[in-house]
Amino acid sequence: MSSPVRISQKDAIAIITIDNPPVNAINPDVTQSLGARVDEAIADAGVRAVVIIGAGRNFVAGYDINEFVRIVSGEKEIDVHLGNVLDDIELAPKPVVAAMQGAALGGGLELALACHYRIAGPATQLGQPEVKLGLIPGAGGTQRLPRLIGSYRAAVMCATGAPVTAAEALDNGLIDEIVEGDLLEGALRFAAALTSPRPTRGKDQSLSTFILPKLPPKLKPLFAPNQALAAVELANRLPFAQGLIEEQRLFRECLYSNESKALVHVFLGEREVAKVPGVPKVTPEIKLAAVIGAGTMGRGIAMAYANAGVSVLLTDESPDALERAMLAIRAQYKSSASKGRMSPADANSRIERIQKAEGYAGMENANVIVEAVFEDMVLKKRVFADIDSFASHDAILATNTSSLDIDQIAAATRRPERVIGHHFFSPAQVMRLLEIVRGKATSPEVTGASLGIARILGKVGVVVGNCRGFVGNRMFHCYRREAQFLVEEGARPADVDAALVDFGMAMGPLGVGDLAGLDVGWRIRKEHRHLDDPSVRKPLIEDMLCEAGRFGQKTRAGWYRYDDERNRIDDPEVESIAAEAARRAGITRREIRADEIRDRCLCALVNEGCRILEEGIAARPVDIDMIYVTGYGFPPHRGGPMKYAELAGWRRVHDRVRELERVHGSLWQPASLLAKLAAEPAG
Ligand code: 3H9
Repeated sequence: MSSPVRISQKDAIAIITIDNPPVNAINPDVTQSLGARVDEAIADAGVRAVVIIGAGRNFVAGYDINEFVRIVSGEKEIDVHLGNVLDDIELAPKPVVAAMQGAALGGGLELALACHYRIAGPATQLGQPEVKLGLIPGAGGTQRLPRLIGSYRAAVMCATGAPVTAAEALDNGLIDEIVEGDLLEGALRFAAALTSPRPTRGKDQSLSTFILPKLPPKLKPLFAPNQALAAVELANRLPFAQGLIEEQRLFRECLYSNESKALVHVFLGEREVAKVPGVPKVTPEIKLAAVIGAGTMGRGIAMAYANAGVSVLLTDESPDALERAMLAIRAQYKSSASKGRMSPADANSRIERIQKAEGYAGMENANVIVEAVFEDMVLKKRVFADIDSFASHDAILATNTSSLDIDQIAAATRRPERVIGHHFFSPAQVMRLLEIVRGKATSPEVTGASLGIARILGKVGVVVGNCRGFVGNRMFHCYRREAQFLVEEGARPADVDAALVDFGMAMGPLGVGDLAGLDVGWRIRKEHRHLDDPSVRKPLIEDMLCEAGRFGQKTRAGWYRYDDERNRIDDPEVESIAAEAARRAGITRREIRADEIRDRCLCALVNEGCRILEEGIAARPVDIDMIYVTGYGFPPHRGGPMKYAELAGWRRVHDRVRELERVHGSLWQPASLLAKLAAEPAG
């Protein structure tokens, strides 16, 4: 096997190249061969200076994240050798230059910090993103960085994980030069002018006057950012060698934390969901997208494509609705430009990319056609029959339905194998999730191309099967059901939402309902009422809110009241409605604690998630987790509902579900997969 680190020489300069595709991540092999090459260069009397560079687009994207999974599972030990190699570089008697391009992140930046000089290409991103994995820099970053750029800046980088650009790095002393043009040539020129190594980290700092940044509210409750601050603070209190020992201690505490296990799962999971067994990797050529239906979703989908540089034709049955949509799109882009989120020129080119179509004119050239009309099967079937009559033979025919049967829609065409669900989440130009729903006839190639489209749009595409609500909404239904029951049983809406926001959800389930509008679900429930099983408890309260004209934010009243600025106000009327709902359901209301609220809502998610896995609607737990993290505001540091259950302990979740079943009946029957997982020995 070839070594991941090679050495060559030009004039009297040794070039050590780290070549470990795809991103030159460090692992024990890289550490070992880097150490050997550094020793060689130091021992070679013909070498005056050393350049360390990465092969390909990146310098080094950090330590190999997969290794952390192996270490935490007990399969491997922590690579303690890396610290020694970095010390050897720092103490080398010849100048060592890090020449960086692309990503110089995590362990990659720590390697550069041990070098005597650092230079970078103009587009280099330099950062300590470990906190995004629930970690802190573990190879000296928290000790070397403050000594180089000052405690405050170092603490910001280590505790927020935000990278700096090459220009910022030059400004704050992190790098010595920006190299325009060929990086290796620049590095050789830079190294040739050096005569001696330079002490990399100055003196240990004096300790009384340093300020650390305050963590932003979102990071405050998290473990790793606080550990990062503590480590940087220690750099000011302790001599370097002792600081390194403390950094290791803090790093290891992070490594074994549930926060890190969850965040590493999310990093790897976002990439894993794109690899679906039996589905080929396809990179489709999407020059033109057609969007049918110019309501909120259709507009957002058109903007998502335009943002990715794809031309779009947008149409609607109603010329007025189409005109309104075009105006709204224009206004949104102009507003983004005025807020400085994009340049006016960029906003204009995005606006120009979206053209309105008369009827379906021009759509025969589209590579993908997305239907986003009302949720009405008869209408959708008619639209798909139309699409079938004009679409090119290799176009992808996508429906944005959030609940209807893909197979029935596909049956309206003569090519069901090309029909697939592209379930975008509102606002479609912002939300990262694309639920890709395969029908029974959908071809693997169309599924692969849909994953390719998600990549083009910068979204996380997750492939799921066809059932009512698919994965995300089917589970969300159970979660919101419990939230409503809890209010009927005595909790205040604000308590329900607060318990879940405290857990880390972006919004509480009732606040989400008010935002989305309560009337849509109410109409659907009324239509399907004849199918209800009278022996199964159903929430009554949301129907009662709607009967009182409380449709959510749009009517300024729903679970809460809203003022003109849409600030939420608790409303005693909701209490009376809840009391009446309890009376009708024969329930005696009681005090309900936050932990019960959290357990019931989350266990409902997990139990339904297990059923979805049993039925094969989701192929893997990670698919469910990425749907929830990227589309439903589930906190990444909890890993998604299934990872959360795994970390909490399947047995504990199962026992709680059994308890709930005893009190609340058959809705809480544990899924057989949950029972099976609970019976397995804890890993
Ligand atoms: C650390 O360094 C700890 C230290 O303090 C030392 C402790 C002792 N490891 O994102 P992409 C893979 S913690 C393993 O799709 P892009 C990735 O999974 C680490 N694999 O491409 C994917 O694999 P696949 C701190 C990694 O161009 C492929 O590379 N560093 C790693 O959009 C392409 O990735 C970070 O947190 C890794 N470190 O973005 C940086 N990085 O093809 C994390 C990437 O099989 N990485 N892969 O799906 C990134 O931010 C982005 O990947 C990067 C490239 C910007 C580098």
